[in-house]
Amino acid sequence: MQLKRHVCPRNCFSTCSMISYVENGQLQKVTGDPENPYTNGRICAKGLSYVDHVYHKDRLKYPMYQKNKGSGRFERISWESAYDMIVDNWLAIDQQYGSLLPVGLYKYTGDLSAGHYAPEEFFSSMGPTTRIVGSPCAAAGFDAAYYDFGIGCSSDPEQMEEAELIVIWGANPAVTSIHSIRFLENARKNGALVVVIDPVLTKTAELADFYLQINPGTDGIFANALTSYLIDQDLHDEVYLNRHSHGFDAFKNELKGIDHGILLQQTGLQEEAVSFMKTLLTSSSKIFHWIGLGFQRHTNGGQMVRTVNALGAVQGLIGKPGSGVHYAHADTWIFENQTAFFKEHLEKNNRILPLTHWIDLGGTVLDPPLESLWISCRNPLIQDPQPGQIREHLKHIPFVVTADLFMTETAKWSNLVLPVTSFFEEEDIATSYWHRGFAYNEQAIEPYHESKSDYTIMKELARRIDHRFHSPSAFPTDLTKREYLNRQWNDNVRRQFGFSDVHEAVGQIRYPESALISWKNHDYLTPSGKFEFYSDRAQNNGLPALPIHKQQVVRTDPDSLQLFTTHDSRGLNSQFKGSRTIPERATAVHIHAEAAAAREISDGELVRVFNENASLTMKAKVTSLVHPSVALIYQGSATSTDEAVNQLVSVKDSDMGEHVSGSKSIAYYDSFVNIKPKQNHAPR
Ligand SMILES: Nc1nc2c(c(=O)[nH]1)N[C@H]1C(S)=C(S)[C@@H](COP(=O)(O)OP(=O)(O)OC[C@H]3O[C@@H](n4cnc5c(=O)[nH]c(N)nc54)[C@H](O)[C@@H]3O)O[C@H]1N2
Ligand SMILES: Nc1nc2c(c(=O)[nH]1)N[C@H]1C(S)=C(S)[C@@H](COP(=O)(O)OP(=O)(O)OC[C@H]3O[C@@H](n4cnc5c(=O)[nH]c(N)nc54)[C@H](O)[C@@H]3O)O[C@H]1N2
Ligand code: SF4
Ligand SMILES: [Mo]
Repeated sequence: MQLKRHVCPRNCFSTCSMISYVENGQLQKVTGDPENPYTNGRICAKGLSYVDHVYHKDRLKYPMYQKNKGSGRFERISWESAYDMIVDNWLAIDQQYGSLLPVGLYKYTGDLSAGHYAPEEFFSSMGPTTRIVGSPCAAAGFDAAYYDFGIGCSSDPEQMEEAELIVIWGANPAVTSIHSIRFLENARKNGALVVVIDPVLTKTAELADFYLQINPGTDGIFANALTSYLIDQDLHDEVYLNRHSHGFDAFKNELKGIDHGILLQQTGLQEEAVSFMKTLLTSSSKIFHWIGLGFQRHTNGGQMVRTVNALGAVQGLIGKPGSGVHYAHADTWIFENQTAFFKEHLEKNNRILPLTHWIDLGGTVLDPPLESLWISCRNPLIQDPQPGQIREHLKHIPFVVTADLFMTETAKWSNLVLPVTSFFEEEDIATSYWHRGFAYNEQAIEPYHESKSDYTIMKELARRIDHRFHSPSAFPTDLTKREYLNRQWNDNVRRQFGFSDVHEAVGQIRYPESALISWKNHDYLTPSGKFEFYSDRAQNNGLPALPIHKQQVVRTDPDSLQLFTTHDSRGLNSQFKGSRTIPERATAVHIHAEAAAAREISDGELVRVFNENASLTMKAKVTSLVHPSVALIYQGSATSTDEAVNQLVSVKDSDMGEHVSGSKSIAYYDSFVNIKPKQNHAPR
């Protein structure tokens, strides 16, 4: 039995280290790697199901072509024919338009390892193209960090163990960041209290000491009220504020006159809960605030993050052990091609198509229109809002290529489908947005049937198009994957991970010896060099300069419920469907008993969930865990676009996201639905 080292490259906080067991070229078993001090030999159920995932009966084996998208009449073709089709398509476009501007790239985070930024680099190497940009995931919160601190940077999760109080705002680590739970538990053993603030009583809330069920999208009002109280009580940290902050007086003035009645009415919190939270904040000196990614999926999501950042700053928590405000960090995305990814929208020759514009308008309204689209590491016909509308847009684009491991809904609406390798079939490197570990992923088995890595596809295409376009491709055509990875090394990588080149890193895991405290040196990257309560950058981008939140999102129909489509344990976005080892994820709508009673709905009954966008039928799960104004349907579980919960999700911008991603984020959790029993009840 041969053992190889891997790292799970999914868009997941954990980025787990793994060991594969291979016999006769076949993957036999995958386990956690005990040598990684963060993941500590443990992986989630999805990780344990990888053998099934790799040899899944639905895995793509060959390039497939269909003339008419959606016809399902795919024919197997050779890679050579696939490349010919692509190159002919692009050459014709280049000849007609004088550039590849009508060719688009639509990519996201199906695999986050460094080698998987090759498509971005490849597209950037061919002169101007069109980029569908914008993060459906985290950009609003990252922009909030940019305005306040200068960049997103969180302490290592181990810092939680030193805290006296941990406040979790809209994160569900028991499901989405499983290795963090160990630190939470250790903190509690050390005497810390854990508070979860969430409209849903999640698995994480079950583990906590206190749970506050807040009205959705109102945390900023709560954070401002707490901040105002601390200032009124003279409990703010004068030394920190004088030395390291900018615009505190203006913030303090704006906080004056927060109406306590409005606070209670808007947030839905009880008087006792508010005063209890005040007591907790005033009686602890080491407070670790953790803001989740789900927290910012609102039209005011970025601003809400700024209010919690401000709460932490007023207490002088920033830069202290076991303290601070933590969201995620971007400082491990430092390989050369990743830098290009973050900056791609800044390349002035590219045509930037913000996600919401694309979903609303499609590609044919552009001048020149989108003639060709490359989709990779992304499954928009399940994951993006209004996937049915996107399907229409795909129909109108003459040539759509999707690279994936499976025949996803998106692949079904493509002309050409290219099979890609899993991470067991190619070497790579993955880092995390939550911990600072580095892990090398070794190749354990040969590519499944005719699949190729995204890098190999780009390289082989580059060879074929070399010097045939108006802007010849500069993408390297003759490097092995390892050499390609080595090209991504720079001084930041050396400094951060300590490997001078790829050869030193092969097969290695590296985890920092001591847990980093973010902003320990108070070297903020804002224009003032301080924590900015008052942000000119925000103001220049048409946003409030100060982190003040007064108004909740107003629902137009008082009978509607706010649709939450959060992340669940059985999948990773749209991945891991149909795995034998992971229980089926039947779509259900979770509603509070009060909301169910008002609509005469009983547990297990079939209901219609509908709004101006769509109507879906599913089972109702009546529970006391969700907020009475919320309808919760886990995202990612549908097997078809027509049944995807995103059919119900409206295309709404968050307030922030443009700085890091070139487009505002998506306010996924600010859609509203009505629910009715499927069958009309007999009159009572
Ligand atoms: N309603 C609602 N929608 C949401 C969210 C929500 O909370 N609610 N969450 C949003 C968030 S946070 C995110 S991050 C997005 C995620 O959205 P996506 O990035 O689209 O999601 P995934 O399903 O993780 O991956 C997309 C595809 O990548 C493929 N893939 C995996 N590995 C590779 C590879 O090596 N190469 C290639 N070419 N393909 C590969 C997978 O098979 C999968 O089909 O969804 C967003 N959508
Ligand atoms: N098992 C598993 N793990 C995953 C993923 C997965 O799909 N499955 N997805 C990965 C990805 S791409 C991401 S982005 C992360 C997401 O990680 P998380 O942010 O932890 O997860 P979410 O489910 O997006 O949202 C977290 C919580 O925010 C709450 N919330 C929503 N709105 C508000 C609000 O206004 N106020 C407050 N206080 N709370 C609110 C929701 O009820 C939810 O419980 O997880 C990653 N890890
Ligand atoms: S999906 Fe996340 S928790 Fe599961 S093995 Fe991969 S990185 Fe680890
Ligand atoms: Mo995400």
